[in-house]
Amino acid sequence: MHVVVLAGGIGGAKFLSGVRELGHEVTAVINTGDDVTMHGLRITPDLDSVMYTLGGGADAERGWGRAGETWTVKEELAAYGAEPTWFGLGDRDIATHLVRTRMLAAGNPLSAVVEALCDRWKPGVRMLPMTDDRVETHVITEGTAIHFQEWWVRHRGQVPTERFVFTGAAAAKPAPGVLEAIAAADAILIAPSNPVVSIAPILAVPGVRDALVAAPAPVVGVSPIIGGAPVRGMADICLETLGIEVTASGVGDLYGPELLDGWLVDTADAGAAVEGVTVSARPLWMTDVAETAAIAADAIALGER
Ligand code: GDP
Ligand code: FO1
Ligand code: CA
Repeated sequence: MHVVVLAGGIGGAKFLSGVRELGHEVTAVINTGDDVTMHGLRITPDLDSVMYTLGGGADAERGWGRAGETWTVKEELAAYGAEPTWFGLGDRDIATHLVRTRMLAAGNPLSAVVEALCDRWKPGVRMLPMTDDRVETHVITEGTAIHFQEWWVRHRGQVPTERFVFTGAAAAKPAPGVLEAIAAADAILIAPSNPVVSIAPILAVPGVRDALVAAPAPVVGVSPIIGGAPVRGMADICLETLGIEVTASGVGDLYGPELLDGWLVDTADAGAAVEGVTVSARPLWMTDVAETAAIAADAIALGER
């Protein structure tokens, strides 16, 4: 069985660690809208969260960056007053960014860089960036566009926010293998990732949404919202910006019946309805790998119903 998972960073990584347990062939299509260049280094936060988590090198508490991290370079950069000082690059993490930046500068596509980095981390799933083209999420705040990282990390979303723009998406192409994996999948899962800034950028790459709709495999989403709130992060602010209710059914409606065959919600949200979609409820707390694998198995089973 071949399972395709659309994923962002922390929620996506956790979910994938459960999917991997099921023993299927897994392809993860990962958001690159968070990607940014800082201090001359190309940084891919969601790809790295997935790679480090599945490879056993992640800081589980923080959810991003490396376990056992030290911050000497960050302190030295701050001593120079080198901006941005609000974005923390750890010493171990910087090695990854150095390898990536050099490979990209030499003309390698991002997907080839990911493959090379995964030679070390062996995530146990095939990791594909959504695109090899440069797509960056920007946030319009009071008429001015800022990079998503400045909005998320520097301002923690606490600025008047008008909308999110996926700069470069319209001209982007899906990375090699993305459309093929979707067409050949037996099951397609949307991880409980941020719907607005992790999943929407993937769907904004021309061809991806159409491929999901046309795929013979069922598409099942897992709700990141439990009991009217995100488990962590700022999906609530993101959804409110779009005028979408911060509920499991609000997110289910956002994805909608054209995309979704099934929508898995938490038992706290049992009774949530999404018109045209089969909704099922079970606990959705990804407390450990075994429980997360059970969530993923139920999501696959929901698609077969
Ligand atoms: P990011 O890119 O690092 O922000 O991570 P993702 O976009 O992949 O996932 C963020 C989402 O994961 C948040 O909206 C959380 O609500 C969701 N999330 C985190 N832990 C859990 C969990 O245990 N269960 C569920 N259902 N969602 C979770
Ligand atoms: N998140 C923070 O809250 N503060 C940081 O300084 C920070 C640095 C950072 C460096 C590399 C990386 O891959 C991720 C990093 N993140 C940081 C996390 C990340 O930027 C956000 O959580 C995501 O982009 C939202 O998914
Ligand atoms: Ca993200």
